[in-house]
Amino acid sequence: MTGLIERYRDRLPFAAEDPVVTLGEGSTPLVHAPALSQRAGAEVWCKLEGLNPTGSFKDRGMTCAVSAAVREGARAIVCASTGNTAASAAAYAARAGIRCAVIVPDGKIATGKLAQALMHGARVIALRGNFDLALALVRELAASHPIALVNSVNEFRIEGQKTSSFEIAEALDAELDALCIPVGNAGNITAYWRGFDELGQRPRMLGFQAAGAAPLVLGAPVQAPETVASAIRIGNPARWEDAMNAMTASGGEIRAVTDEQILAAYRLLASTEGIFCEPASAASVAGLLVHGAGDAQRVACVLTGHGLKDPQTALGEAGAVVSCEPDRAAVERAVLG
Ligand code: AN7
Repeated sequence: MTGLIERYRDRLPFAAEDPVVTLGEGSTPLVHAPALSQRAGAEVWCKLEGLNPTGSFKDRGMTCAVSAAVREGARAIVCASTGNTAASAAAYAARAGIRCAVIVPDGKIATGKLAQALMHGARVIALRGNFDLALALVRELAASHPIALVNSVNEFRIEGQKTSSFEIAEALDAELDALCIPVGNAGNITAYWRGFDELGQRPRMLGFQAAGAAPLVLGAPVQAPETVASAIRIGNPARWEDAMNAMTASGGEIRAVTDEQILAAYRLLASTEGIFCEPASAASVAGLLVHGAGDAQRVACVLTGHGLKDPQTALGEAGAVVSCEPDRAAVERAVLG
């Protein structure tokens, strides 16, 4: 499988001779979701971004951001992260043979993401503060040191992530009416809108934030964001203006969903569609089920990260295991319940 720079080079800011740092990202499945379709009263597809190499959509942006950094001669990259950006940056830096430092909110990132960043050899810094503070600090750091900042304030991140819109358009035989997407720092909704806009398509951008971290819904930054969806525990999105523009230009909306609604969608996806995403990703489906998609007939939900990223939340939400004595009768009782 070729990576997305090679696939879409004519629509990305890379020339034929530029270095490419790739792990074969992109080309993720767009899966029809019959149970969701029935509940939503529309045809619903899920874009499985958790099937990217490090398990989240961040890889689309990271192949571009790290390739550009290498082209510019960078020897190190840095990011603030709620977890997935850190995991992706660490992997692509390892691949490129450059150094990587990630600043994460102490104790607030999912276990799988922490394991990834550490395994790939990044310097992981646990900040006694939230994501917004971490981002402000790395922006200052990158401004005064020769280190490339790979958060979604980096334009190459948006360029890479817009390719998911191209894939959705290629996979469907008619245009999409609405796209449901979780919103944290608001880079991804910005990227999807850019991708559709470049194709001349205008699906409504329906962005969903966790109720405890919903600055774009409230119209003001949230000082102490809280949500079970740790990936979108963000109170002051860097791409605020771009997200609002995507919403208004597409005739869309940005709404809030509660943690309870997010977890209900998380369990529903796993138990009825066979799709295991992380809690933040389920905000897109929660939003569709709670707020609807107006008169949209064809809807795509972006499932941004894999469920295996956050085993702790999964185990807390799932049923218990059945303990069993090692004999035939006991196994029979255990299996037949
Ligand atoms: C699974 O990793 O911000 O609105 O630092 O990991 O583009 O920020 C992650 C964000 C949705 C929100 N779903 O995307 C980070 C980080 C998942 C995520 C989002 C994130 P943006």
